[in-house]
Amino acid sequence: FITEPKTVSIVGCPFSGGQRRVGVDKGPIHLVNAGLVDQLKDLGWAVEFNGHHQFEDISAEVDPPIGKLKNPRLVSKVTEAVAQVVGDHTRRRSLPLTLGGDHSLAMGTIAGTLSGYPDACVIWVDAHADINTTETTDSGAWYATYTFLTGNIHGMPLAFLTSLSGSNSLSDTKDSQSVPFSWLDSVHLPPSRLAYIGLRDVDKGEKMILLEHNIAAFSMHEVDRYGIGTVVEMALDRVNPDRSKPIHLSFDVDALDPSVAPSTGTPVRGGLTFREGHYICERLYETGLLVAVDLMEVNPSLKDAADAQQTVAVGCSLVRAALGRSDIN
Ligand code: 6HN
Ligand code: MN
Ligand code: MN
Ligand code: MN
Repeated sequence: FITEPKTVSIVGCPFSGGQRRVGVDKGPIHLVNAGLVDQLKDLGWAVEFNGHHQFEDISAEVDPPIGKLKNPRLVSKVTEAVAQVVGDHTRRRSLPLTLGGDHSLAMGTIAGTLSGYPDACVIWVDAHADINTTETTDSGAWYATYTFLTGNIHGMPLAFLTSLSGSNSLSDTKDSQSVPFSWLDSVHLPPSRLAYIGLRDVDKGEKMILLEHNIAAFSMHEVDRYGIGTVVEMALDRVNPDRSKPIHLSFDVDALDPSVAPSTGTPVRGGLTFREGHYICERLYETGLLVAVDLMEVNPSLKDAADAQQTVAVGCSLVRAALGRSDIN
């Protein structure tokens, strides 16, 4: 799908409005400063990078919660802009590499990919399912009692993308002209084209959604049971049985074990090893079907400098694996 000369377009998204911890907006800057552009050139890619995106800011005073959702207007505006940019790259048959930033950005990246490749499937690598709806966002067992932990839109992008949530559920807003996320109402990712790898912290309401919509979900249990090689093929068999559809990879760095990628906002123990994470990227590259990549939730300011540096280095390494780095050729 990607035409020669192979071009990767880096979409740096210093954005943190989909969650509450400061610093995840610094992720893309650290990843680029670590030398990512030259690393990708070394792999033979033409690299487009014209600086990180400047997003319009909407201050908290004019962006109060709607229902349970925090910063809805801001997240909607930013993800709409990301969808435009990613969509432009996909339609030119360049490969957009989006660096986050928090995972709410995937509303934009996947909407953009679908505009260029309407039959694309999504491999979502994450400890979390990120498919809470406007209703289930407080369905985490212990989250429910802490309202400051609910309504974070980075836990919801897939609900909007699969049309389980839409702007209609936010229409109590005064200004009906600009209901947040109305731009996403015409976007639809069928749940049959979504597969997860690495899950281990899925909220109650999300489990019901995965079951009800028969979504392909491979947790760490399946990784242990079958091995990562088999799990990736099982995931592809579900969403891309003929190995013919374009693939969007959305990689949340918290899919990796916290010992491998410590500097992220919602770490969960028992995650993918360094090699398991890389294998997923390598195998998807090898299919020749990869058309867009996200690397999300790198937060360099949560831990000490060494942990941050380790996480940034692993992030760059995952991207190189997804763009064709090999140990033997
Ligand atoms: N992420 N399920 C929790 C929530 O708030 O909905 C955690 C979400 C984490 C999101 O890591 O991208
Ligand atoms: Mn995520
Ligand atoms: Mn996550
Ligand atoms: Mn929709």
